Amino acid sequence: MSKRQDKKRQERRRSGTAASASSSARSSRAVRAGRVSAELAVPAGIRRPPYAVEPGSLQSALPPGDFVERMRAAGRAAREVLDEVGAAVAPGVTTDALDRIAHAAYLARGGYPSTLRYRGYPKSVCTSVNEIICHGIPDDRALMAGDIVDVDVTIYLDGVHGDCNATYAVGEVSDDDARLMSVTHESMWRGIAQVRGGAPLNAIGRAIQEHAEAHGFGVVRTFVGHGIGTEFHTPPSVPHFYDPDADQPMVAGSTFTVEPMINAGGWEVGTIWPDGWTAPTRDGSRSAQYEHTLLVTATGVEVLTAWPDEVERWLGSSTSAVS
Ligand code: EYF
Ligand code: CO
Ligand code: CO
Repeated sequence: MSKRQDKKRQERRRSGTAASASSSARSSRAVRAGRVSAELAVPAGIRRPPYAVEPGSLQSALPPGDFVERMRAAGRAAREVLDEVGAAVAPGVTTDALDRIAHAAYLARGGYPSTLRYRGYPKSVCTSVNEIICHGIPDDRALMAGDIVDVDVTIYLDGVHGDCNATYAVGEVSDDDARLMSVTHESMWRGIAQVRGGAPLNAIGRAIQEHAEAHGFGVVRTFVGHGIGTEFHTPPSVPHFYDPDADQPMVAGSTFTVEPMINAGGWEVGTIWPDGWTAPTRDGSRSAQYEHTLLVTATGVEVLTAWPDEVERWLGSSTSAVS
């Protein structure tokens, strides 16, 4: 995305276009944009990524010598923040309140909220409700029982980024939504189980797509996993569907995310909201997502944003998580 596009987005946001984002295509039950609060402050002592200081600057320093240790620490911190925000999800809570909880949790760990000012994005987390696939902006809409909400957390800590997300049920949800969430979660882990130095990258998407489509769901193609480290987004792109061209071998020591977005209906993304960020499903069906940051090893994978019991449950004891 160009700097000009970033600037246009910011102008649209400032002019309040986002607050009138309803369209005839969206039903009365559809999620609508609410009011977005002012940017939250980050104390001077917190180390910022380059784009937070100089808009448009994405370049970072070379990976630090103790890169893997730092990635482990950032992954663990990201997961702690996600768990703290997830515990606050309840009917009546606004997504803006979730953003404030996350913001305070990043700062408490000495970290910077990676999304804040990233390509002009205005908040410290993404909160994507119901038919929103990703990049929903926290606002004053209160969550309602029966909603599902994805919270996407990224922390910049000690010069590196850690990125994870999860979809939460708000109160009691329908059986269909519970199944969408559990199949999406399983699909992510089936993809992660393919990770090993030397294995083709597209084995990840093949496993995810096979599981999701066997349950009649659509796998989003537009948004993909990404390399991550001293920069928020780097190569490789990690498709969550089978892409025959993405057959390069995974490199031991590299770090990337797997973050499948699975729709209850078709895989297509609809029109991005006037805020320039919020990505809904084209058919209005609900969408779920889960994400982990991974370190590729010669024999498998270290899941930098998962707790050991999760790794044991989904991958067995041959691979490892944050300790
Ligand atoms: C249409 C952005 C948003 N990009 C990626 C910028 O990796 C992420 N989550 O796991 C991730 C989070 C954010 C993000 C938050 C803002 N952006 C760029 C291009 C298009 C777009 O939305
Ligand atoms: Co994320
Ligand atoms: Co990501």
